[in-house]
Amino acid sequence: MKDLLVDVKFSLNDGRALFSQSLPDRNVVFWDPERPQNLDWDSILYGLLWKPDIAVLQGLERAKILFSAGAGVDHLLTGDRASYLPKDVPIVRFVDPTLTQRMSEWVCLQCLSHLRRSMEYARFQSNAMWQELQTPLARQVNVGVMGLGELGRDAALKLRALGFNVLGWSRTKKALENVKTFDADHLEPFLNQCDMIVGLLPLTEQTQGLFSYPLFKKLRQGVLPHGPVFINAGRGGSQREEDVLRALDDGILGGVSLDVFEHEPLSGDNPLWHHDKAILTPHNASVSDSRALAAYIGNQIHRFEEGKPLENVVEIDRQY
Ligand code: OXD
Repeated sequence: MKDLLVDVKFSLNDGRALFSQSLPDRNVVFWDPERPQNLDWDSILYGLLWKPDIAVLQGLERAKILFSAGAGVDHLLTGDRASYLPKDVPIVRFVDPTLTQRMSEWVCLQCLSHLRRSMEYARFQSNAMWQELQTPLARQVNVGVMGLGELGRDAALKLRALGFNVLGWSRTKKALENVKTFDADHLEPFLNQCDMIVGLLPLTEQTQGLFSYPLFKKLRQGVLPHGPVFINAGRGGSQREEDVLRALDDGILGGVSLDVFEHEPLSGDNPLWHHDKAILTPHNASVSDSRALAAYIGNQIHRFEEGKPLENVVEIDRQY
């Protein structure tokens, strides 16, 4: 038997039916923490995981591949689970056009909302006020995309297509058509040119707490009438929310769009909820599509069994 064990802490909708299509010849087992004794761990070669139970990580010691059910892998590589992660078992991230497209939609929506001052217009409308605001053209605005993986590259190109002037920053320098790129050592000159920044970074030791007050102070002032904008759909651990609030309140930032938070779900009494310069979404800028996920896992397992190289394998040392 070459079983797949699924332990994902979100709904896969009709997961059983989807896997019976993508892996018809396999036994797909959905983890049930109430009945762990029913599992024959030796028959399980693959794990599909999102915030798995520790018992699952322990049981998968002899697995051939662990799949993350999302683009991120910090749920496996940081925190309590990290020390239980089976050694020497490759981890494959979920990379799929559905995930990428959704993220780019969200990023473009946020950049346009801040450019066209939609929060202010919403307030005018609720007060029946006929009032116009000045806005620059997209091409006068520098948007810096931080993180140029699959998601960041696609967002950068789509922002470019909307007319924004796009810059990119990543750990190692990447080449992208019509996008001026910077590497980790050139953070300051990058920030000094940005009117908006878009965080699409993985959570690593280097990115933990990166989006802080001193960083916001380096953004370019004067192009966006209301001040520079911080947008984050990477990981909440990369931002310091106290600093975000301080920067919003003293004008260092003119607006934020946040999809991720230091602690999720964001607590009901967090002042960000009611801040008039903040747009918040509940970590759903992009979500894994069950159908696409089942097809991807089936495809990766077939590739692997045909002796083809795995795709989107995580490099443990760099943490993504
Ligand atoms: C992901 C996420 O990593 O949804 O895919 O956060």
